[in-house]
Amino acid sequence: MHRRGFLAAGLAAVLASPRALAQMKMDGMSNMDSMPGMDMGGHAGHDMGAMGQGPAALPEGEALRELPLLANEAGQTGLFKARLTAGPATARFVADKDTPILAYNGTSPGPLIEAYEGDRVEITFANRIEGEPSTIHWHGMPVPADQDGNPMDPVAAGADRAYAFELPEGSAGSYWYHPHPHGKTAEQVYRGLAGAFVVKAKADPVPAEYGDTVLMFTDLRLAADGSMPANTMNDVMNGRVGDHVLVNGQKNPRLAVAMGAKRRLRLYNATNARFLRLAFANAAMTVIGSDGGLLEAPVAVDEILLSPAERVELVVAFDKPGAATLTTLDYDRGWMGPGRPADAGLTLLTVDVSDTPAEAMPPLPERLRPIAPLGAPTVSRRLVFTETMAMNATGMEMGFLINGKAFDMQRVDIVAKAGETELWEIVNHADMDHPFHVHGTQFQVIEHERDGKISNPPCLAWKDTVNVARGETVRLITRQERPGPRMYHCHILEHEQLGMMGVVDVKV
Ligand SMILES: [Cu+2]
Repeated sequence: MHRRGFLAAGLAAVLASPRALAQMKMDGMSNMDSMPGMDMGGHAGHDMGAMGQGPAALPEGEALRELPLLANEAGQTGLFKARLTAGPATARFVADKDTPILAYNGTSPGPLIEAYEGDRVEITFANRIEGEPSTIHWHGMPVPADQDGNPMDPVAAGADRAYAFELPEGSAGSYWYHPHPHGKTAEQVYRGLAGAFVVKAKADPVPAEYGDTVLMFTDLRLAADGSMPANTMNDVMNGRVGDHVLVNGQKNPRLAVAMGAKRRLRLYNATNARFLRLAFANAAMTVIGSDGGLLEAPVAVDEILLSPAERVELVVAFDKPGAATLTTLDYDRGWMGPGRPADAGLTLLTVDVSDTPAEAMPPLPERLRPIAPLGAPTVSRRLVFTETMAMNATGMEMGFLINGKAFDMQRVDIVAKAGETELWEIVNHADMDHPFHVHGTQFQVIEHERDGKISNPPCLAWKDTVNVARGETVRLITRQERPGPRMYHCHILEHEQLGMMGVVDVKV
């Protein structure tokens, strides 16, 4: 039987048999019993059938909120010192309904951290999430392994811990922070724990007149009572996709600019599992940066695919008066079972471009910064993604695997040497796209191979997350400079939680 048929048949068996469902051996499934009617859906279409109503309507068109800045408590230059408290909070997405969420310092997305290359960062993390361990993972940042919020270093509920690291010269880029505790990452993130961490360059080639705005995309699903429903089976298999894509916590907010203005926008996909293929109507997009900072030179594009956890830095030119909208296009990333979300045609942001011309803006430089190729690898490794779903004597077993194995915290999967350049070949033999992320470093993608055809990225770029489409092989060059254990995993957080993760132990 073809694999897709096999998976669909397996799913049908689960749907037909609550007993098999109850026996599924999965992490994080303990809340299945309390789910009304064993709702398999979770996306709008299914909720409508199961609950007699569609997703809540959210207000649109409010002025775009800038993310609140995390205040630097250090009274000296070169040091960023602050406190981040994760804990329960309340948000109001729809009128008259309070939504219990998790938040950093009371806000979701969390406060924006802005620091400079060369700074030392000291952040005390206070875990006030009731009954759950947590960590802060500094996604994409070159921090020591023992400061990187690995699942092996949990911060117990009620406890505090200090994270400290230096931001090396040349590390300017669009990073983020989120929890990474064992078995709880997906839930803590969709409940609201994620924030942006922008490392600024001391000398930035992008004109200051363009501004610098973070747009953090998150995904929200609300039940009729305003609460966030727990993950369903569908969510666990495909990754949780909500009913609303929010920008800085708002649905389709508005931004006003003058005609002819150019704006620097940092787009973050902080959703658990939603792929965002984006286009700007009535505005011209130029990519200037990737996950790990500026490209060598700007690249004009018509659209962008931002898979979960990826970031892109854009300069957008608003040369036509009227509305310029940032909208989603259809993208098939592979979906198991019913409820594939209707992803196309969502308006995420509306920019009102005035008739009055902006003051003349300086042009974007033709060269942004040099990026040295990582060079010839001395070691090569191959990681193969598979999905398994099978009936056995005790029920259904499902796995998202790397090289046939599910994550085991006690196991080291790869031993690497600090400073050594490696070729990693990521092979996706699964039926879904899986965005691949490695902690602790930035890598360079050299090629994508699909159906025997090889394509190369348009330019060198620093990345920490790359989508590996189904049937595709991605080759990347990577080097870990600092010793210690590092995670690599699929950034569909439900897949990471179901086993699609491994440990590379970097030795001196
Ligand atoms: Cu995945």
